[in-house]
Amino acid sequence: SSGGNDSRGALVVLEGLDRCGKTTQSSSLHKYLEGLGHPAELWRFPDRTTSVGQMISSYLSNQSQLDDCTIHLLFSANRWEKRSLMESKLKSGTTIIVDRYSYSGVAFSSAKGLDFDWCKAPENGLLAPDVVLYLDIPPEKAAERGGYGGERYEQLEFQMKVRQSYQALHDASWKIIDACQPVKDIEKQLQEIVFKSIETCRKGKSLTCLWS
Ligand code: 2DT
Repeated sequence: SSGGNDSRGALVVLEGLDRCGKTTQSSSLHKYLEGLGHPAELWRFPDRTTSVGQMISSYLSNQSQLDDCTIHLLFSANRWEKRSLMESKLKSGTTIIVDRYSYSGVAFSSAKGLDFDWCKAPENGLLAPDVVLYLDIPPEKAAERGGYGGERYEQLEFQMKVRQSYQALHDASWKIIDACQPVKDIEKQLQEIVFKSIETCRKGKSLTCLWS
């Protein structure tokens, strides 16, 4: 398509360590797009509303135990179960802002010591984001921000490993944003990037799959 009624929406992913500001920025982006009158939805992974999502949620809050490989595959399954809906929304012109995606899947599991390529494999074939907004924050700074909650991964040592794993995942779709800037400045930068990405999709950029 070249910008007609059949133009697609953009798949926009926000990634980063816990407490980097992803969730705030995701919802602010969503409001921005709504303000422009552009059809947009705000998603997040894990999606705790599905039955797979409930197993993940109970694991994250330490109410259940699962081995590292099993939980990894559940996180991936949680994305697979939303894949067709994601594709049809995008094709119908809706932009989707996603708070965490496959990169979290690989970064967190490989930080536990699982093989990097093994971690990437189940993500193969999911939709590839048009842009990944990585909110970069030193783990020490993140830890200072109102303290971590009680969830499983919210510990400094572990977050340092996650950051290293994220660094091995960069590709051309990534934009690295300094998450220590004032919230308003970050908002502005993200809005500009997303606006451009939507434009490129509208002009006919094709939808591809991971890990392309
Ligand atoms: P939230 O605090 O953002 O709800 O994330 N995680 C997330 C994984 O280990 N693998 C994944 O595939 C995803 C999407 C990151 C909950 C935690 O779950 C981790 C933090």
